[in-house]
Amino acid sequence: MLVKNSRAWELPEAVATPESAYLNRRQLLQGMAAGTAAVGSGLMSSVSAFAAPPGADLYPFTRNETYKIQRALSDEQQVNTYNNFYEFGSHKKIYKAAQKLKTDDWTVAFDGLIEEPFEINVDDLLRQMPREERLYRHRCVEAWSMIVPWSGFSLKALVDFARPLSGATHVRFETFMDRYKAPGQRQSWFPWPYTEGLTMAEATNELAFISTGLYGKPLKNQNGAPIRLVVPWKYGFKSIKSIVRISFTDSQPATFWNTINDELYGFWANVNPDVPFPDWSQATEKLLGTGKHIPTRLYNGYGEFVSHLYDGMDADKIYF
Ligand SMILES: Nc1nc2c(c(=O)[nH]1)N[C@H]1C(S)=C(S)[C@@H](COP(=O)(O)O)O[C@H]1N2
Ligand SMILES: [Mo]
Repeated sequence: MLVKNSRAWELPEAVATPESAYLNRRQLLQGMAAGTAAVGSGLMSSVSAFAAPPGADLYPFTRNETYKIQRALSDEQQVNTYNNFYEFGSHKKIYKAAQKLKTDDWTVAFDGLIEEPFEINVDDLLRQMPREERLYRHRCVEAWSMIVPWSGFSLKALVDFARPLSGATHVRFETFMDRYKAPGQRQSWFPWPYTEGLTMAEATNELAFISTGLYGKPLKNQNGAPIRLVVPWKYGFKSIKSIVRISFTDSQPATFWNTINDELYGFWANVNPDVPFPDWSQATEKLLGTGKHIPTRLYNGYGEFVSHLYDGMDADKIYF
């Protein structure tokens, strides 16, 4: 656990750190003994006494009913076993390979244009953030989609916590780098580590979310444990997993897929049924687990929240 600066809000944390880390585990064990909902069967089987996921005792979070979806949630098993996570392979069945990643004691570094750089443990961070659960649609550029309950907190709360300077125009996110645990990262033609970016206006939009959990439990590795971005009006590749660094910049950051091919993967990447991929249309999507193909909606159906961010931009430009 590294807390490097001495801002007022961090002092008690810094002093109490080793102990509170121990306490969290002990509380978890007590919870297990009591058989609480937060430590149901999934956790018991995958977690040893000294490797509790960050904030494991805090789940489930209260659902924010603002974000309603008319359709049923996707099947949890499907969401846990059909993933994109190129660090572990360029196919959908990476969930076993992803278990190598150790996510229990994870820190995120904050730097760039902020008052003072710092690092914080995800467990400590979760205890200070306004925790909630949200139902969101999730649309991959490969034309499949899911409906999932994310646990976490608004990205705006995290941006405020980081205290960016007024000159910051963008936020850059970076995934871990570990060639031993993540064999995909040995493929040197990819621009590792995976990075993503948003404008400050996007990052502070109420929809932008940081997820630490799914289905009322801590995130599984394959879904981006212990902390990932969720921007539901954009294609899934923007929702970067397993974040280790968040930087505030004064220009548009380079991003993983956009660096690989900027004619396929736009920086904006807003879901747009009218901008096809070269080999397939984006007009419809396969709703996983249902056998249904449904129409794709502009901004993935979230136009009321975000369309003003792109006022005046051409239809194709909101993707590129
Ligand atoms: N670090 C990292 N983040 C990533 C990816 C990745 O390969 N590496 N894939 C992205 C893509 S293409 C999608 S569709 C979503 C998939 O999230 P899920 O597996 O939780 O459904 O994660 C995104 N975040
Ligand atoms: Mo994706």
